[in-house]
Amino acid sequence: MASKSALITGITGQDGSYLAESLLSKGYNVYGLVRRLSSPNISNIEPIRHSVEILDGDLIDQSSLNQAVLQSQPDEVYNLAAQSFVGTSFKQPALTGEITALGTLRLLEAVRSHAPHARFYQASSSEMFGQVGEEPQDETTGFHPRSPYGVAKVYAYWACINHREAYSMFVSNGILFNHESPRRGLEFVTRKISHGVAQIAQGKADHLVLGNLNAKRDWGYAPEYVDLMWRILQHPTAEDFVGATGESHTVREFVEEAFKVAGVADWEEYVTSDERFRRPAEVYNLRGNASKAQRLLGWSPTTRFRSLVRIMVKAEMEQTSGK
Ligand code: NAP
Ligand code: G4F
Repeated sequence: MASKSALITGITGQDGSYLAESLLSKGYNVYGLVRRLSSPNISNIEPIRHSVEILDGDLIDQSSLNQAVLQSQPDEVYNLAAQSFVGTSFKQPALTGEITALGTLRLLEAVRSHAPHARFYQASSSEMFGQVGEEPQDETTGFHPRSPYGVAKVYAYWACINHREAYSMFVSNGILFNHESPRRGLEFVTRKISHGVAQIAQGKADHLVLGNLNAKRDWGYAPEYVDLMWRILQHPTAEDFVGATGESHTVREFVEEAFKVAGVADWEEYVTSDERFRRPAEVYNLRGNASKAQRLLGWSPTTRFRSLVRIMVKAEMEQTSGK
């Protein structure tokens, strides 16, 4: 049987790079959409860059998406590209809407025109739940987004469902809770902490400035979540699934555990909280219920909070010490 082809948008990001590795190991032909930057950002895909086909394109540009779909003739499309940082979405709300909301619609339209039988995965987010009215959150929980990013993801989520209903396309949303790894961007809180702690432990920094230490998140390990994306597209019917660990912890707990792993006592002496890193509207508490994914897809994450912190801090310590 011929190999399947997959088109991944956002292949240079945390999830895109892990997903590309996973699909290559399953024998897929992998195509990755990459936008032009003055200085290319390919460190995450450096080890596999000769095994994947890079296609130039941008979610803002319809013709480049049409071309990418035509060229790759995908069996599966994973739409992972986004302006994905909530903090930036408050400063650049229209750009976030262009990329994260309308970009998804453009890609859906490119697939509808040029590969209508492809299966489409949308990277939906627990940020859509926002100001939550119930805990834990699952596929039936209502949305109350609290940032331009969350609003854009809600638009994209409904655009996907509309394409499924209006055109009988195979389009599925993965509503994933936070998932992290050593490949996380430095601006996200877990990586900011693991990086900052490693710097402090090695005498290269003497403080770490954060925002709201009381916010709670359901943090999992990214490689396990890209496996869920693939499983969602192998399911016989197009449906939406939550991906989460079911456990939530505060930013403060993440900090405490990270200092412990790095062997630095008295974390309060190094960490301060500053308005600069607080958001105009905060999502205080997210905790997911992934029992549908467990029941129908056999997916359950195994990396728990303390192991995740350990993985991230250890990786950072090795990198910081130049090993
Ligand atoms: P990430 O590391 O920030 O990666 C985002 C990717 O999108 C990068 O490859 C980036 O390319 C690309 N991109 C940004 N703007 C683009 C544009 N205009 N055209 C084409 N590509 C563009 O994000 P991630 O953590 O891997 O997350 C993957 C997806 O899942 C995102 O849609 C995110 O919103 C969503 N999500 C993430 C989580 C999580 O906890 N990680 C949870 C739920 C949902 P450059 O390298 O050029 O910047
Ligand atoms: O790490 P964060 O920036 O992630 P956030 O906002 O939860 O968004 C991430 O997860 C979403 C899934 O729910 C994705 F859709 C989204 O693309 C992204 O991957 O912030 C986590 C929490 C927030 O409550 C924030 O206010 O940490 C709090 N925080 C406290 N101090 C901080 C800081 N966040 C950042 N980035 N930097 C701080 O100094």
